[in-house]
Order: sequence, then C-alpha cells, then structure tokens
Amino acid sequence: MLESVQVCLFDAYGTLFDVNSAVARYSAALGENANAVSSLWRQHQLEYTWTRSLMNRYADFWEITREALEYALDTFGISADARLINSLMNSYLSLTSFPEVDDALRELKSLGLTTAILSNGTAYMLGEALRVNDLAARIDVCLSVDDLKVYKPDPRVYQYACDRLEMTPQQICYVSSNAWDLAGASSFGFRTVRIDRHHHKREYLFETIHHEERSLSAIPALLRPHRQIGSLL
Ligand code: LAC
Repeated sequence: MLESVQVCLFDAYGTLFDVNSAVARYSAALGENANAVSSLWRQHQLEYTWTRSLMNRYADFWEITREALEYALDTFGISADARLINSLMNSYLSLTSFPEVDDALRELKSLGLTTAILSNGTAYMLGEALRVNDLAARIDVCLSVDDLKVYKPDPRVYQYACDRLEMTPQQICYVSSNAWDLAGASSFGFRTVRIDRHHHKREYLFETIHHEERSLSAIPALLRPHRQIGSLL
C-alpha cells in the first residue's frame, strides 16, 4: 500500500510534540491534579475544534487552546491568575518533541521523501514548536487549517494538503497518534500510519489503518523498500 508514497505528512500535537509537556513544567504550581488538568485541557481543546467547526464559528487554535485551559483550571478549582495562564500558554508554544522525531525525520528526508505537517495549530504555534525543538530544517512544508478556517477531520482539510503538496491522496502517507484524525485521513484516502505510544485500544474500526507502530522510528523502514525499488526503475 505504501509503494506510491512521496510525502510523509504528520499531525503535530500528540504525534510530533508531547502535549503533556506544557503542564509537566508547572506541576508544582498545579499540584496533585496536574496530570488531570493536562488531560482535560487537551480533551476540551479538541472538543472545541469539532463543535466550532460544526457550528461554523471558527476561532483559531491559539484562542481555543486558551479557552480549554481556562475551563480545565476552573474545573479543578485552581485559581487561574493571568500569570499562570500566560505561563502555561507560553509553555504550549514550546512543547517538547518526542525523542525519536529528529532522527526519524532526518532518515525520511534522506530517502528522498518530502516531509510535511498538517495541523490544527496556527502557523505561529507550529513555527515556534519547530524552532524550539530545532526541527525547522527537517520539515519541508508546514500547513495549518488556519488557512481554511475549519478543523480536522473535515475532508476539506485533507484535500487542502493534496492541493498544496500537489499530490494525490495515494501519494501521501499520513502519520498521527490521534484516532479521530487518522479516521478522517483514511476516510479521505490517504495511506495511514497510526502511532500508538500509549497502548490505546483501536477505535473507528470501520476505517482501514495501513500500519500501526509504537513510535516514528519505525516509519523509515516501512518506506525504504519502496524507495529502493523506485530508484531502480
Ligand atoms: C493537530 C492536533 C489535532 O496537530 O493534534 O492538528
């Protein structure tokens, strides 16, 4: 299924960047609920992307991320002074990338593949995350839903990637840790690789996922055989 792949297209948050790293830096200030805050923050951040898309009330991912953070802090009765909120939001701008990301991207590029991001994040958020992790040179194209004002998994988002990359869906290998995003990408027609870092159960079983791996480290080996065949032709 991966023979035709020319581009490795990555989801950003949760796939390249660890969304829990924002709160981890402030666990002392957040106390025993730090992990729960992080999880509720992420859950509501995503929920707001879906509800706002359905309601046709787009707000960019930065604004949505702040709304979800305020809700999560409020839920746990953490008095949210502006300083803590600003610190956590700034922390979200510099999320830590997962340890294997740099090497995996370098290997994919050495195979002659194009590396790209398709994310809900704004261009500024993505640019900062790449910059602080020293990954900017590893990504050829960085695409944000902000250009369309609608969130994943709306098929228009995946179509936008095809248009911008000038590729058919079959030429794109989409890599994500987010089940709902992978379902959208697979339904659209991309080749898909699920990164299951935390041993989550499969869901959206009506969609085909072409490969499942524990980390990005496995992806170059999936694509290398096809690149070698391609170069002999
Ligand atoms: C993204 C979120 C959904 O990067 O993880 O688009």
